[in-house]
Amino acid sequence: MTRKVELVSIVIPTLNEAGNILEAVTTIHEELTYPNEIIVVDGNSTDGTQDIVKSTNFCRLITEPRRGYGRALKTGMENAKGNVIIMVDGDGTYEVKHIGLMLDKLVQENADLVLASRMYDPNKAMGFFNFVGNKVITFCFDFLYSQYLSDTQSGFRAISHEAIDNVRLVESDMAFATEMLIKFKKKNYKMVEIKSTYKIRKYGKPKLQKFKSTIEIFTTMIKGIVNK
Ligand SMILES: Nc1nc2c(ncn2[C@@H]2O[C@H](COP(=O)(O)OP(=O)(O)OP(=O)(O)O)[C@@H](O)[C@H]2O)c(=O)[nH]1
Ligand SMILES: [Mg+2]
Repeated sequence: MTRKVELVSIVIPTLNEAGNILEAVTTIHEELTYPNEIIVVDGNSTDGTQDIVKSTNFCRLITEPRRGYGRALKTGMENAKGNVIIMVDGDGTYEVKHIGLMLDKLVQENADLVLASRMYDPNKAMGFFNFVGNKVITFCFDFLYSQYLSDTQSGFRAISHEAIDNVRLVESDMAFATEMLIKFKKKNYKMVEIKSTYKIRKYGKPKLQKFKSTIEIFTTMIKGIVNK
């Protein structure tokens, strides 16, 4: 449960996001009214992402040479000082202006996790295959774990630091996001959503392999059921 936002740590994994990262961190820095720290966890990008992050005077840069989206988020969270953590991609696809709404919701609902759901996006910016894949995964997750979430694959979340410290997350790639929801559910942590939007990636390529990730996500969901 989260009663008050004292300090919010925004954790952003990046791998070659030179075209996107400055706008993402600048928007967060300018819009966020809560006390905050912005932590960029970079996987040794070769396109100058690190120089861009260093050129701002408001980001903490951590280099995480081990590969993996989940690995990078875990490292960032281990270094976070805030009582609330925001995780969000550095590719400019999420509506980071909604961070304030998410924090308000976390406190109002006394929740442990708030997801920014992209399923209500009026522009339907998410690609067809991502949309359908997400729907199928979310349907299975809700059915298996008795939840009513609409976007389990959203990588934009506000999370109680205490809650995340109480679960052991081992998935190093995209399944990290699903594993988090499963382990929160098992602890009976409160998970809610806000309606958010989505934008198409302006620069660079997706780093996550969709097919491999989908297999890992289903394996994680089954493991969660088998290992009570
Ligand atoms: N540090 C680190 N960051 C990573 C790694 N893999 C992906 N990322 C970052 O994690 C975030 C999510 O990866 P994306 O490539 O956007 O994956 P996606 O959201 O499935 O792809 P899009 O649909 O193109 O947005 C981005 O900010 C990436 O730069 C990694 O191995 N290490
Ligand atoms: Mg992305």
